[in-house]
Amino acid sequence: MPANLTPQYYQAEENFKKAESTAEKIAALEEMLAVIPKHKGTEKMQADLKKRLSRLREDSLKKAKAGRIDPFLVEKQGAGQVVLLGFPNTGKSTLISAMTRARPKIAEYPFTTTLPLAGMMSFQDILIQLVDTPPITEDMVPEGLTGTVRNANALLIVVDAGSDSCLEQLQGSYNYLMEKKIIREEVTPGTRGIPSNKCLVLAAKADAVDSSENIQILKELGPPELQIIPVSAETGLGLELMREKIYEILKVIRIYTKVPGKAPDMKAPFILKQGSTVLDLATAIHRDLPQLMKNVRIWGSARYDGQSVNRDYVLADRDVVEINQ
Ligand SMILES: Nc1nc2c(ncn2[C@@H]2O[C@H](COP(=O)(O)OP(=O)(O)OP(=O)(O)O)[C@@H](O)[C@H]2O)c(=O)[nH]1
Ligand SMILES: [Mg+2]
Repeated sequence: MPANLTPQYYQAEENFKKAESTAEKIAALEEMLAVIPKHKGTEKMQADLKKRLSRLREDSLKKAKAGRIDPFLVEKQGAGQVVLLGFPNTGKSTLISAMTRARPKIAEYPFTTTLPLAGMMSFQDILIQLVDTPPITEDMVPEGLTGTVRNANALLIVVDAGSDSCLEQLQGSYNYLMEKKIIREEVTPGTRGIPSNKCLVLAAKADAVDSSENIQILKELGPPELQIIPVSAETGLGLELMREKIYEILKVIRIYTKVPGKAPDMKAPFILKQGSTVLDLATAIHRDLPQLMKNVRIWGSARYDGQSVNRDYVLADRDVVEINQ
């Protein structure tokens, strides 16, 4: 039976051939498996892909256990992982230093950062992970970095608003993300990628002379789907707005749970994808809970406090949920 492979499959296969790191190879294989047409004619190929995938996963686990941890594989922590990416000397490390407790090396010369470094940024009652990365240029991307970027939940392209070449910096980073199919217009189920509404442009050093004109140029000539936020680690300009926007692009909701008759636990919310239902929450709390839960009551988005809802009720950010078993 013919396999009838699709262009998406060939593209994913191409990505696999080009992959440099194990993380990238795993990502490409996952995508091949996700987009391969599922019918009798591809059964053998599917089995083969699964075998290769599990071998690679085992390999990477073994390497990690042997202490050879890939520094480009940044373990996710907190409510989401947001990777900062950009040309040299644009101010990425300075922003990480201003927003988290991480202390990356900062210098006035380019190519200061050589490996990813994560820090936690607090936003209201949650922590969001920010990852500093070594710079890219039009003709150079550090080996392994694409895996780090592809794995993120959201992206921040950092450009130097004080530099005359900030539009080229934005175009260069954007082209890289599009070429590698990291940013996609639309991410359909089964395909990997970050939709453009989970990506922001940080126009850093917005305190610099000429930055206003440069930011105007970015707004007029940059990719129209990307929001541009002027920020300055030096003066603090835009940092609060940036914090809010970072939470916004993660597209998650915070859900607090309560035990019947008691006050809700407002300290450690469950973090779920926007659009999640009561059933998704129950599954996140415990594997067996969906079978056990009976009455569910909501405070927040419901019409009235304590309203009973069913399991496909779509939750909203900051809802309080009481699940009775
Ligand atoms: N005026 C001004 N200068 C800044 C600001 N942020 C960073 N800088 C300066 O810009 C230079 C580069 O900053 P870094 O944070 O090291 O830049 P980077 O993007 O991490 O650089 P690489 O690691 O080489 O990619 C340093 O001299 C910083 O002091 C800012 O908000 N305003
Ligand atoms: Mg740096």
